[in-house]
Amino acid sequence: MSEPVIITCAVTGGMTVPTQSPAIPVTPEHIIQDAVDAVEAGAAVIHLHVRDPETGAPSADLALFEEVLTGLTAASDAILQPTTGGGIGMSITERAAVLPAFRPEMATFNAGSINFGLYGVLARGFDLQPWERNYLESSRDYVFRNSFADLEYMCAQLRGAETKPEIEVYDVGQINNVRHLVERGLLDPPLHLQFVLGVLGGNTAEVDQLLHMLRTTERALGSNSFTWSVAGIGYQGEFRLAATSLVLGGHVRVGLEDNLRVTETQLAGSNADLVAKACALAQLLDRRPVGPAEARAMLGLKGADRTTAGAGEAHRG
Ligand code: KMH
Ligand code: ZN
Repeated sequence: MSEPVIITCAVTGGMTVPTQSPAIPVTPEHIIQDAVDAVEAGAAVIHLHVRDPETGAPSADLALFEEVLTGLTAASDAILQPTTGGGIGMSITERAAVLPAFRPEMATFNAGSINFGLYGVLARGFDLQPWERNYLESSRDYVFRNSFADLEYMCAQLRGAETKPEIEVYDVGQINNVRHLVERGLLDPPLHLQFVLGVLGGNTAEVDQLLHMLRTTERALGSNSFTWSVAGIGYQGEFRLAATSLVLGGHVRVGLEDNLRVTETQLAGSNADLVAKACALAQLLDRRPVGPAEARAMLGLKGADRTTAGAGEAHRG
């Protein structure tokens, strides 16, 4: 019996810009359809950002989140995991607003501050929209802020919404932040960690970095107190670390938020292309991609009926 693996799909994100690939979903309809197709291809968890449907710029608009969450709730039984990371320039309260509004089963929790350098894209010759150029350039002076006060606030918002955090860890030092929050009773084991490797400002997307983070986490939290997954940034990062995670018993995140290519030289046509590749890799390495119901049991989630997405009054306060 091969060991189950949870595949998460990060559908659109706030790190890539639409000019980089026509496959990046922008409108709520495209985000919903691409996520449904990703579930069909084997994803159990859908990690969600939203974008301004006109410009494609990352957005914190709760009405857009409601449209996407409602549409996805109607179209699939996937575990829906909205971001609390948002995009460059969003405040902690803007980022956290999805929690009281929709009380999702899961949401991200970013375990510390890092620089978030996206400006390298500027040198790749894309004919960028003016906002995309400004957005990428602004990352030169951007700190993705998650101070201890921010972390305390987010922990309270997650607990208040009965939302299980997926703890995003970009740098090995953030593992000590997680231990600190567990010791203070602000995060509740068993934890689910997502090692996000390859952001300019965090640990690089290399196997030894992943191993270092995993061993550090085992020492800090105890090896039976957490499940873990890997999100590698870029083509090499995504699939080399996915393979490593599959061999080590971890879970896997793929998607156009993190990587735009399905081979070294080919752009992915959709998120489903990346999920299908991750599933094929899993099966080759004797891991069995699980559906949403089994993933819920593995992660100890409350069930989609305990969310308020699509309830309509959620964000009218
Ligand atoms: N967009 C990045 C600044 C998350 O989803 O919580 C952070 C991010 C992490 O995407
Ligand atoms: Zn994200």
